[in-house]
Amino acid sequence: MRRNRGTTPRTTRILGSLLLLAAVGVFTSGAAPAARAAAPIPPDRVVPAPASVKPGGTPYRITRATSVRVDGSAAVRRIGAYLAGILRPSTGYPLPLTDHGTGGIRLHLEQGDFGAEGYRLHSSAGGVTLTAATPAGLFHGVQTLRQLLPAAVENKTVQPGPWQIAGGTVEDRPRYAYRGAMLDVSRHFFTVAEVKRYIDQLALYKINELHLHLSDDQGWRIAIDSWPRLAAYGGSTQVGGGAGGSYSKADYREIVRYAASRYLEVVPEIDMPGHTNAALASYAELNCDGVAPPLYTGTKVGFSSLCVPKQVTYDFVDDVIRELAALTPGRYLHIGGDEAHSTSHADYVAFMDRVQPVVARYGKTVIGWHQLTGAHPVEGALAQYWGLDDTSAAEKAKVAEAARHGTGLILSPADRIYLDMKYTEDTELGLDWAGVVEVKRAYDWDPGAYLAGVPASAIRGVEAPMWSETLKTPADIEYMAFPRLAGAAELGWSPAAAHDWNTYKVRLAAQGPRWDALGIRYYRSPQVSWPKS
Ligand code: TNX
Repeated sequence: MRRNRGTTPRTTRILGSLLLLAAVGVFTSGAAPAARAAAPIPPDRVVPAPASVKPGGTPYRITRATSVRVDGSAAVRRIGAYLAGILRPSTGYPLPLTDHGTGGIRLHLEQGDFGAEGYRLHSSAGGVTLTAATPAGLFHGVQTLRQLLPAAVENKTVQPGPWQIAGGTVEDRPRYAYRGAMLDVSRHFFTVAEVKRYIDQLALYKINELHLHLSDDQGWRIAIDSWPRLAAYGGSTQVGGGAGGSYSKADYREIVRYAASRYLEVVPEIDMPGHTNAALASYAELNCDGVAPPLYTGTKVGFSSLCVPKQVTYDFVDDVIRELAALTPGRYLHIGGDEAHSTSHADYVAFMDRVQPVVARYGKTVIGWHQLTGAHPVEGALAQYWGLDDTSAAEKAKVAEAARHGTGLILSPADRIYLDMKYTEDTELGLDWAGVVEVKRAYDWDPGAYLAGVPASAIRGVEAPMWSETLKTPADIEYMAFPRLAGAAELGWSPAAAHDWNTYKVRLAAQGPRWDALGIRYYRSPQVSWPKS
């Protein structure tokens, strides 16, 4: 499909074939397993599928003499250090960073036609060069480079190698600018270290937006100085009645910093006017009847609402948005707006009319769940669609109409990429209200054609939400995310022409040993022929 054998000189091809035959042991005897491992991974094995791959030429082999060449910029040096930090433990090589010399692995910024996140990776006997116009592009190129090395490269102890990178050129850039994953830290709280672990996993697949669902009925997870009981009391429990928790401002800044080091932007969400029991329990005056309800540790939705007619509600919203916006360097602030079943439609519209301008006043762009399209989305707002294939035509039409009037869409169809849906009825974790979602179903849809009547330019990207009613540990998150997260990432990154389940499932299978090496728990779906581990 994207192979272009025509550009490979015949002699190189013959030489390549001889090398391949040698590698599989035709010309050698003994030491067969090590020799077999020497066949480099074809450059079209990557997830998400790159925009263009031209295999050919001699592989580059990382050795004890390899250095990581970085030009003068501090950002490039940091990416070089990140790459060396991955390669050193498993190769056992020193891989020094240097800004001179030739060969080795070169990371290089250059003004060129790469876009904001694209890159070119060229590999030949003399070295590997990654070129991009931005550090983000180089960082994504590094993720591709990792996948071109044997899975054992991800181990934390020295492995045998050899460490070859197939010859050829990958030219790559994303289909969509917004490629997100959401983590619900409200239903169950996840520590800063746990969020960082997920960030590292998201970065592997070139996800660039981390949406944090910071408040819900069961817990308020971010310190707000002007309303201290939100975190101190509203954050003191979680689903099932455990201790919960919340992020101090320093914690949150650390998440933002770490995400930025992996080229992810943090999108904080305060869900309003529903999903607010933790806030209502913390401050009696936020309730229309002035009575604070108890904290909630169950899993029902749709029973809570801020008091839309009261002025104090907007004082509260202003303070929360102001403090959160000040903590957040990213462009977006998500105001929720889903499942406001205890708010009348008129109140919902009135609330959104007052709250959206507050987000703009503090310099952020509004994102809301797609129910926002039933109110008056402000200019520039994005709506996150979480309906199903069989959501009513009327509801879809409302979303499409908003999109035609300029509202951008992020696609998170629940029966496709809600990562908390069970894979099958037997999956121990997860929910099934949107159906069960096996790996093929999660992958097999096209964001560009998903909603009728939506102009292509309105689709800003895709996001895979992870709701945590049933998920308590990083291993729980990983089991639900992998392998489906990789598919969501491919839908966001790869060109529509690369979309093909039959080739995808082969590339996906090759990720299994990487996840094993990284200690990532995953669901070994029977739809994929995983290599023996
Ligand atoms: C729906 S979709 C919700 C969440 C739940 C989730 C569970 C949406 C915007 N709201 O409140 O946690 O389903 O799958």
